Amino acid sequence: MPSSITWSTLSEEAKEQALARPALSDSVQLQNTVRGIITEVREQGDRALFSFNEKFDKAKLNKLKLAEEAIQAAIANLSDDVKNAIDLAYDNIKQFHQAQYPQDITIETKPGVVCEQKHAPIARVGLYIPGGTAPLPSTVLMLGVCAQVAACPLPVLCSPPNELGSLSPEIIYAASKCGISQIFLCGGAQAIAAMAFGTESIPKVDKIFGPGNSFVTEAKQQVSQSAGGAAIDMPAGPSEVLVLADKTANPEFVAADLLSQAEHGVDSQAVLASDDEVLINKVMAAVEQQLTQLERKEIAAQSIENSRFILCDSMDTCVQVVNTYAAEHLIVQTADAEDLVSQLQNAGSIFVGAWSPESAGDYASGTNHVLPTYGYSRNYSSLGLLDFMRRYTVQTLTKEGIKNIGPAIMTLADAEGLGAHKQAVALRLSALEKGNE
Ligand code: HSO
Ligand code: ZN
Repeated sequence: MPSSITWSTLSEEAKEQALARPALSDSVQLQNTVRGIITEVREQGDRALFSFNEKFDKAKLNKLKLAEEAIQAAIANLSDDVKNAIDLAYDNIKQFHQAQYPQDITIETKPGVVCEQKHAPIARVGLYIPGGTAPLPSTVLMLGVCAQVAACPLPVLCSPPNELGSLSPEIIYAASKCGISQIFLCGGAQAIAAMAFGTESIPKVDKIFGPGNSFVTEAKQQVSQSAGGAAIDMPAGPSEVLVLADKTANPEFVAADLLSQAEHGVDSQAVLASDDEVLINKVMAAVEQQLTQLERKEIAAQSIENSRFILCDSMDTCVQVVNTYAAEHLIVQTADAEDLVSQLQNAGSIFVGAWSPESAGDYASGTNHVLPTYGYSRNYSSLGLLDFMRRYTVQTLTKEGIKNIGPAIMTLADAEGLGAHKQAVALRLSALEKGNE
């Protein structure tokens, strides 16, 4: 357990250090390995995917697409408890994302000049669901509900096969709730390459969503920069939480919130900022104690080693720390939590008050758990319905409209030295003058 940090004693450099994220692995070796995998998938298609499945996931398959019978069997074997929990989460996530449906706009900026903004679903979306130490059906819901509400036709889902050559029944059930039938057993950088460029079995998509390990993250970067590749949701980094707490906070709750982040992975970040030393000490003791009870204590313990417990001289300083760190998840457990929210900028998702654990948003309250991490909450948004749609404009000018704004357009075209632009308007205005329109 690291010792607590007294903010006021730190130099500017030490403050920066205290809020720094762990370095991301951007090694040339990783980049080259991923480049090699993408090239193999582009050149050999399904054949490369079968061999990567054998090599990385120890799965010898003869079909990449999950068969309808396998889907039905998995759903039939799932307990009612789990189904009901997924149903509840699905309903809440759907409600919240349906409410995000954007309004089209029609404005007549000048008489005869009508400008519209319209929205349409992205035609082909690809959802990546990682395997690894904890397969995440909740992530299927977060991505799948968006695709469903946006009405993206035929979303594609890729996830690495487990040791049985299938996916967890929870993942399959969540996908079927979201109306996803194109499920492929394929993971890692190779799945990203397959969705970006297409193979015999896996359709090419326009945009890829979802979290993953450093290979997946690097592959998403590379295909998004490649001509003919695919767009991606947002840049990724390890998951993180910052808890802002005062002396009124329940230390057991705070400790559990820090640990629920820590158990995600050894590189997860958990930070506590408080103006009360007694609270910090109590939280540290509770973390030590709760840690021993966790199934994933090895992972959580490693991540807690890199956690930060920051003691500030006032709540105002705490707020500065919070805004500088720009956390993916920000939990506020203070007496005036609801009032404080207006001062909190730069967080992916904010959890207000003692009864709002991060787990609520991770699973079932309705908000999306795909969030900008690694300080990107300063300039990226939490995932939502609009990420699955594109926005475009339409304009219609009447004769009156071109007469109204034509002269200004010609002057501007002149100022930019673009004669053909000017001409396109001049010809029309003179046609109107001559009455030969
Ligand atoms: N906290 C993760 C999401 C998650 N937690 C899935 C549990 N399952 C990133 O927001
Ligand atoms: Zn989580």
